[in-house]
Amino acid sequence: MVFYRGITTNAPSGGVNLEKLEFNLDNFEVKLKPLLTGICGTDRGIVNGALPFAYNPDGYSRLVIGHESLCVVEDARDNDFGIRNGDYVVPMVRRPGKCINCLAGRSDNCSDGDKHEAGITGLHGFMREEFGDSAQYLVKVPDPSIGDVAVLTEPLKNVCKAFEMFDVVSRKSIYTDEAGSYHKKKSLIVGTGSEAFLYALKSMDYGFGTYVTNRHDLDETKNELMGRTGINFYNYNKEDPLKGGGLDLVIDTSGDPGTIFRFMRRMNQNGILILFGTNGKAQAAQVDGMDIDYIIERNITILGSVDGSRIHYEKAIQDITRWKHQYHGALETMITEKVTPEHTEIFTKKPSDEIKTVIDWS
Ligand code: DN4
Ligand code: BGC
Ligand code: ZN
Ligand code: ZN
Repeated sequence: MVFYRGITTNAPSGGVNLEKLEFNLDNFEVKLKPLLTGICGTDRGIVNGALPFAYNPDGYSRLVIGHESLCVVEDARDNDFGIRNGDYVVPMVRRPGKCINCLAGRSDNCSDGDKHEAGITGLHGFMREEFGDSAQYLVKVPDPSIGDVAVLTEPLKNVCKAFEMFDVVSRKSIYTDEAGSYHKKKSLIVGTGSEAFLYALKSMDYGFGTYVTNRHDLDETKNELMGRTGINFYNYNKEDPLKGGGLDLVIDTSGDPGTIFRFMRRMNQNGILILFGTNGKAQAAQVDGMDIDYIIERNITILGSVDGSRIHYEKAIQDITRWKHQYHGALETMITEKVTPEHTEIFTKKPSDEIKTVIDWS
């Protein structure tokens, strides 16, 4: 048995603590040391008791949180997956159950819900000084010189999965413009957190005219990042550069039903609305017959997308590597703050200029 520190909550009621924990590392294939762990909306949702689907591992009265990480392999022991001492790896969040999708390597599309998520549902997460894992759930970062931004792999894999869903659904009609491109198409991402920025960068890759919106103005760091990457931002309480309509793709990261329907009503024929943000405490919103009519008459597709699989982690690492060069240092500015593990108030007080706060365990 070994003792080391980890950041815990009591899911689903919430709370947050840094405490000494006792673990047995003998039963694991690979021993990992987290270097950086990212904080996301899900972690804050769990800590604030707003995510009812979170729960502690069997037999435990608390859950080690954290599912975004960049780790170094301390002891690879014997494994058949090519993981070696000193490798930089990103551990996968979701661990498969026994359904057909899980068995096919697509636990992100689990068909019976009988899977676990590290740091979220029934499995300890990565916000601890050391932990053991199975080599099959580790995704290697082939070029560790990409540096700290590799910690964005996990949040970006969700975006890669959602765009895979977009690719599937957009085939229902001819979705591109006459030139076969997306250049005359407009996407809107609701929210300005880290997932929203990653969605916006992906939307730029596709060639959409890309807009990001929120109900307030942005601080300097976020504005600068928008400027450097060519993403358009607007405060929807102040202005409407889209003149009320014209949206082909809307991606919501706010989880706020009223805001989602506000923008759904501005979508074009064959539009695609991706729901991604979750907020169990969001206010209810009214949907009327005209809304339903709007969706039907325009063939609008509404889809929910969660998580991602190994292919999406690998795609995310490729995207990060390319964006790092393409945007000349802009990606690095997404990591707005590094804090030590003692700084647990970061889970309850989100800095107003935050894009991605990371905990430095090194
Ligand atoms: P985040 O940083 O909390 O982002 C949420 C964003 O939504 C913030 O910028 C909020 O603004 C903004 N927002 C909230 N309410 C409104 C509103 N009424 N109008 C416009 N914007 C609003 O979280 P994140 O970027 O880490 O994650 C985004 C969401 O996706 C969270 O709900 C996560 O739980 C969820 N998520 C889902 C998956 C998945 O399905 C994966 C990761 C995250 P403000 O705070 O700046 O005011 O796999
Ligand atoms: C994680 C996903 C997970 C989801 C659960 C997200 O923050 O990135 O992997 O499936 O939370 O809602
Ligand atoms: Zn997350
Ligand atoms: Zn399953």
